[in-house]
Amino acid sequence: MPANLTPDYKKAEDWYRSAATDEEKLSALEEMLRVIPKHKGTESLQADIKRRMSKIKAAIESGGKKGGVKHVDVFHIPRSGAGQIVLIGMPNTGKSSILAELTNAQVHVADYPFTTEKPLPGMMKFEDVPIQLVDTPPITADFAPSGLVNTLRSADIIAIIIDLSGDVLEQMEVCTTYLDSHKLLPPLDAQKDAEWVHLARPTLVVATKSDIAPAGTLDTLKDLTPRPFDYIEISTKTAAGLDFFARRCFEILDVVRIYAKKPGKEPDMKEPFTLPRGATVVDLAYHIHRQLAENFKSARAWHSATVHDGQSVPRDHELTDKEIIELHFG
Ligand SMILES: Nc1nc2c(ncn2[C@@H]2O[C@H](COP(=O)(O)OP(=O)(O)OP(=O)(O)O)[C@@H](O)[C@H]2O)c(=O)[nH]1
Ligand SMILES: [Mg+2]
Repeated sequence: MPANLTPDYKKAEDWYRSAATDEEKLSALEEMLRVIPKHKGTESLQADIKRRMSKIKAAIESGGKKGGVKHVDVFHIPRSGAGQIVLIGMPNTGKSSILAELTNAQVHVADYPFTTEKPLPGMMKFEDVPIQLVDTPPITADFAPSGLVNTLRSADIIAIIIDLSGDVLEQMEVCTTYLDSHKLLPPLDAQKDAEWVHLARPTLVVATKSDIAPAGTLDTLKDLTPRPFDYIEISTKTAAGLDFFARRCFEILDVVRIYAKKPGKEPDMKEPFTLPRGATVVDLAYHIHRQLAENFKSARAWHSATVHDGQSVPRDHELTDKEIIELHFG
C-alpha cells in the first residue's frame, strides 16, 4: 500500500467499496483517480485503478446491450446493505445534502433547484450496519421523472423530505399526492381493505433545515397532516438529528445483525449479516451460502437473549440482534 494517501482518497475508496452498482463503482473509481496524490509511490495504484475502470466500463457496455442497443435504467438502483431508504422531495429541500453528510457518495449539493438529475445511492452506517440511502431528482406539483416510481418501488422505506424553511404544507401535499397516485403510501383507515396495501412502503418524514426553521413549523405540519407519519427533524448544517435518523431507519427496517463465527476461530465482528427479525439459524445458513446450507448440521450461539454462551441451538432458534452464531456443516 503506497504511503501518503489523503483523506479525500480514502473517502473515495470507501465509496468504491460500498458501491452497489457498476455505474456507481465507476464514478467512485473516477473520483479515486482524480484525488490520488500523483507521485512515483502511487503509480502502480493509479494503473490498477485504470485497469479496474476499463473492466467495469466493458462490463457496463456488454451487460447493457440488447440487440446492439445499450440499455441502462438509471432509475433502477439495486438494493444493498441491510435495507434501502429512498428519499423523495421537492427541489432544494436538502435531499442530496443528507447523502453528502451521511454517506461517502459524491453528490452535488447546490442552492438552486433541480441539481440532482438521476438517483444516486450511497451507504450510511448505523453503528456497524450499512444502510443504503438513495438520492433522487426532485418532484413538483406538475412534474416527476417517469422512472422515479421504479426507484421507489424497490425501497424498504420511503423518506419524504420536507424543507422546514419553505412552504411545508405544499411540499407535503405534492409528495403525498404523488406517492398516493402510485399507491406507495399505506392506506388511510377508510381504505384499509384496499388491494394495494402490499404495494405501500413504510414511510418516514424527514424535516430538514431545522437550523433556520421558524419555531413551531414542524408542529403545524404534524397537526395539519392527516396521516400518522413518523417525523424526524434534522439539520445537515449542524448535524442535529442525523444520528437519530440513522437509528430510526435501522429500527423501521426491523432487522437483526448476526456475527458469524467459524469453529475454532474468533467471530467476525466487523461485518455482521443482517436478516429480517424472526429469521432462524437455518435462514442464516441459507443467507450465507445456499449450497452449504443443505449440509447444515448444528449451531452454537453466544450473546444470545435466550441461551447460555456457547450453547448448541436448534435449527429453528430465532436470531436476536448482535448474536454470535457458529454454524457446523456436515
Ligand atoms: N440551513 C440549511 N441549509 C441546508 C440544509 N440542508 C441543505 N441545505 C441547503 O439547501 C440547498 C439545497 O440542498 P440540496 O441538498 O442540493 O437539495 P436537493 O433537495 O438535493 O435539491 P435538488 O437536487 O434540486 O432536488 C443547498 O444550498 C444546501 O446547502 C440544512 O440542514 N440547513
Ligand atoms: Mg439534489
